[in-house]
Amino acid sequence: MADTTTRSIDCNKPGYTTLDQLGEESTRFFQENGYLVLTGAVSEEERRALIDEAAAICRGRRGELGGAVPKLEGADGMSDDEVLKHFLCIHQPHKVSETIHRFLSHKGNVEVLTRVIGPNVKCMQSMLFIKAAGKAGQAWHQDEDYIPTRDRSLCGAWIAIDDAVIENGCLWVIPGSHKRGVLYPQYPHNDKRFDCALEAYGFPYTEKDEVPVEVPAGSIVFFNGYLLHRSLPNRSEKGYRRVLVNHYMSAESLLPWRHKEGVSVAKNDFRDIVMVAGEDPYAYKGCEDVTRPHVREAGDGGCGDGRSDLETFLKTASPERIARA
Ligand SMILES: O=C(O)CCC(=O)C(=O)O
Repeated sequence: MADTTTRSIDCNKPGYTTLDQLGEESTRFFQENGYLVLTGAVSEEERRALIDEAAAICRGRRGELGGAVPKLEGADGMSDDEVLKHFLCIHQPHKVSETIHRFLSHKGNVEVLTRVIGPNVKCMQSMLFIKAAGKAGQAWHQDEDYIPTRDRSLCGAWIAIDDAVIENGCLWVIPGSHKRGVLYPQYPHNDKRFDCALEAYGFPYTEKDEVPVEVPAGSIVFFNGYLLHRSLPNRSEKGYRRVLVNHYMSAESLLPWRHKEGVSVAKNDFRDIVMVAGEDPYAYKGCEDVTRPHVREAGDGGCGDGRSDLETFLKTASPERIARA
């Protein structure tokens, strides 16, 4: 099945399961460790559909891709490889792609999410990582730092389109780091291994505590929104580490994700959501269609001014700056 990897991946370890084996033990593993791997969740046909769709999206054939990254000119005259190698990640592809939209409620996603979140589940974000050879990883972070829920229910579902292994930049997690329910501070790192998103620091774990989550293509990795995780660069000579990762939460929680003029934090409820299981207790509010697909900055050309190593940041930044990061 692999397009980019030939070595075998050990799926015979705790936290790896299949749809057939999914049970109480899987839920317990997720609760204790903050992640769970469902192998064999996506068929070869579905995976091929995702590969084709990723190319169409990157070519701009599903609609314009916004964001600060300049538009890729001349894509029509290029091969898929030439187009794809420009991209690290596209946010909100489900807004323009029916194929991606369908994957939000893929059986594998729904079966696990209704166990680890609850019967009523909504999705607010999709991200299509291409992560071509040479592209950066993402530094330590917790997803609830970006998408706050009121009941700590945020969960990522990371569908591996290619085998994801250490060499091409798989996920790394710190098992159990979600349990304290603490959001750690972040700072603007200048580590070239990672893209320009902030990096978490000040947590009571070291690199000895992290584990790579290597998975075969077609697996889905579920991870809690408070779990510390990162990924390293794609160090392969060619190919990609393509992933469709969607974020979900309980439909009971309001979603104070984006500030809305004139709405207090307590009432704020972002309604650009897709229900994937159960009932929406806030259906009476209706839904919005406000987010657009956009290309994430890959940090290829550096991340701009004001970046430093952690020690320098802590010595030089004002207390307000430190509190804000
Ligand atoms: O896929 C990756 O490299 C990082 C994904 C991630 O950090 C996330 O979805 O929160």
